[in-house]
Amino acid sequence: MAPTLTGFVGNSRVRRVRAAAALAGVELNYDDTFTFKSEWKTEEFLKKNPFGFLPILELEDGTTLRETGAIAEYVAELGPNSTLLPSDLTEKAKVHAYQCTADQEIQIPGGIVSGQFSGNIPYNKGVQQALIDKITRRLTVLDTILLNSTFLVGERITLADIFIATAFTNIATTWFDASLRAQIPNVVRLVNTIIYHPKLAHIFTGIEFVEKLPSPPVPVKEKKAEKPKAEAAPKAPKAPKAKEVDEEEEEPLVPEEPKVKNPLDDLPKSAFNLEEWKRQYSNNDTRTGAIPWFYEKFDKDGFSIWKVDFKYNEELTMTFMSSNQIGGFFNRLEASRKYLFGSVGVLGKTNDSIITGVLILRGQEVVPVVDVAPDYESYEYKKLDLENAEDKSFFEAALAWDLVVDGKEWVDGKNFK
Ligand SMILES: N[C@@H](CCC(=O)N[C@@H](CS)C(=O)NCC(=O)O)C(=O)O
Repeated sequence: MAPTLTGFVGNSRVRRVRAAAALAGVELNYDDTFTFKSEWKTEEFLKKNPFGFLPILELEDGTTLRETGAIAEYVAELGPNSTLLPSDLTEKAKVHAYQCTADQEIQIPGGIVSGQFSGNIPYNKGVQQALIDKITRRLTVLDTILLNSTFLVGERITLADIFIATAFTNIATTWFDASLRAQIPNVVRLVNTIIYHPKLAHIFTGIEFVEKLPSPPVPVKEKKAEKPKAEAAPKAPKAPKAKEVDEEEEEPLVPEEPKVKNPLDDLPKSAFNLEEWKRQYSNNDTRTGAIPWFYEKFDKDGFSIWKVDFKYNEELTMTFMSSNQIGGFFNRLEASRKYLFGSVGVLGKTNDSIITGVLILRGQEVVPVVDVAPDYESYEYKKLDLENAEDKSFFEAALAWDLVVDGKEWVDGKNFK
């Protein structure tokens, strides 16, 4: 009898084992009767896997294997002609290294990020951003490796590719959004090769990548305070504990934003019309039309101008990817559209570039405007003084997209309008 794999439907760890079996030509029975809400940790199950987690693989002789890394290797070795796990020891070690990278650097930290967004893990903005940055950096390394090679090890699909692809689907279906994905086209290409592979597509059906990073969860207290008293339901008998847990889990991944008034709306009225500026900038030549309009109308008490610099320029590679990164940052600033205009560019060339530019924003403080973007701390902000000739010329050149810094010329840019 074929070995039996037991695991949740739609679970990426299950998918990695099923994908290995499909490519190795190994038949597996697949028991998908448990869901995350099932009570599978029965005495009987714990005898098979005292750690209590799924998936497990049960062999004909009654042995139970756990840990999908080990299970996938076992399955790959079972296949008569499988090339998923090279026989050469060095190559095999390289594959194993990527399996570890997939788990340690993507799947596990990525799960913490998802858990924070869904509210299952306490939300901490700093921790979350550090994890997002770290995962993105690791994926950028993979992307560079994949620039000149189709697969991660050798010339055929190995467990390395399957593990990276399944870990990636886990984050891309929950929070690793379109703008982040645009920074790593070679990884996305590898993932697509796996998930649309004719022998694997049935395992990956129904996968949908998210377009936008979810909003952070609303603190429970705030959510409760929001409920108007009049709408409170009559007191119901207390539900059993397990039910309460279920309801908590059913909370949407992207909770509603609290309808809190933005303190920026309480600033004294300003005669400078940011929307009109955005129109002037879009419809006129920057140096001869928009900038003269700006100097005539600008209200330096109601608004301020900031130089913005990416903190990790040494990690930038291809300039088009850096440009996508600016686009991603601007997407995440969406909630501040009323208060902000930006002109930010990539200057330099591949592997020697910087991201810099200017922001025009409501008020005299930058943080209340930019902290809607979870990655705002990846940038440095310095207030510009238009009375100062150097600041003024930087400001104008960033608006006109002809800025040059230390010999690095503006190659691509984005506007936040
Ligand atoms: N390293 C293990 C992780 C297994 C794991 O964390 N399984 C999760 C589902 S993805 C689980 O069963 N969680 C419930 C629990 O641990 O109680 C593997 O790759 O098999």
